[in-house]
Amino acid sequence: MNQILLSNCEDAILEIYQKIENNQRISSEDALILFTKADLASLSYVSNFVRERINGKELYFVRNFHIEPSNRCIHNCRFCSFSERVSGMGWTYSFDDMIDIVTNLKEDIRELHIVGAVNPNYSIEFNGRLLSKIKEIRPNIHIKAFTAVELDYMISASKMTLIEGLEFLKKSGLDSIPGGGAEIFNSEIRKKICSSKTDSKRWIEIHRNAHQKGIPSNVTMLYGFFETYNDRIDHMNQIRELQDETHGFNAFIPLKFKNKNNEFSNVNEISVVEEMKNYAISRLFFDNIQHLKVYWPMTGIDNARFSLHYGVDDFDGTIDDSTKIYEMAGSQKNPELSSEQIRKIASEEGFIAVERDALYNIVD
Ligand code: V47
Repeated sequence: MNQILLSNCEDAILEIYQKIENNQRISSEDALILFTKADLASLSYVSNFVRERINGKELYFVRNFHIEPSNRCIHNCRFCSFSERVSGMGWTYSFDDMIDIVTNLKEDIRELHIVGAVNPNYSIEFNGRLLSKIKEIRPNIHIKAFTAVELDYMISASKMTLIEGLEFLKKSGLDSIPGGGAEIFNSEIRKKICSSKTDSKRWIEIHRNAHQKGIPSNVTMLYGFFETYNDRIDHMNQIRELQDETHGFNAFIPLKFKNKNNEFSNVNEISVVEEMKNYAISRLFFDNIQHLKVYWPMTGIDNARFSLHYGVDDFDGTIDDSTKIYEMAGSQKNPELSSEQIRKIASEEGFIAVERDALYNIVD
């Protein structure tokens, strides 16, 4: 690493950067020092150094599409702007509604992301039939579906064990699991923001079992409201430990709390500086998760571009205006980017966009 660029850093920070250069794992204590003391310029430089060591100059993206089957939910997460309870606008797609969407999907879509509310109308049998039918219509599409919270509900409501439920869904066509529902693992905060839903122990158990059954997944962290840096680090540490065990996570996705139209609208959103710091430290902390994703429909395109200089190598996908979760929380309306637009963004920022499939195999 370039010592001149780091010459303003204090010794404790330089020692951590030295560890990183030598490919040594940083500790939770190191992460806390970075969160509290490191400057943004050095974090950008070092996280980009690590990003290039792991992923070169590549910026990954996939042609994807979301289906959000319903926003009628048994849970009452206080940060949620999506639920009918707060938006006043509810929907529940039927089996045929969803099959119509799939039938009309553009030919080039490679990944279908299905997540929504925990709605008792959708049993595991319903979802199994849905997955099978989708595969019948589009055998080559990758289905990334159901957060651990949705899986927890549908499997617990059936007579199946967790393993039987996961095996059943995999056989029906489930290829991977998205990273939602992790929120922040600290149980006191969970009580405050989403008291009724799957706790962190169960969330981890579901992802562990999925990985063991050959179903990879992603993992998110909802941050930027009441949590401390130690809460974020504890969350990341639990993920890092699970990844050491299973190697099943493809990407880490930090999700900054958005405050529009939810019960926490009085809580200020964190600054873009804090957001970039969080991307950089995530990149430095996760020596065992290959990809760091920016979810641009949530951050907005400008901040997503910015994050490319803080360790991010994955731009999610083209989306095709198919998600409402973040629009309803105050983010960009009608999110959609063409692959040409993503290529242009990458090249303007000094990276090379590469189209991937859902499992990060390069397809162009
Ligand atoms: O679990 C909800 C978050 C998640 C708000 O796996 C909010 O590739 C901030 O998990 N402010 C769902 N965040 C979305 C998700 C996801 C998105 C993109 C890609 C992938 C992937 C997964 O959204 C929820 C929750 O943590 N969320 N409301 C809000 N107001």
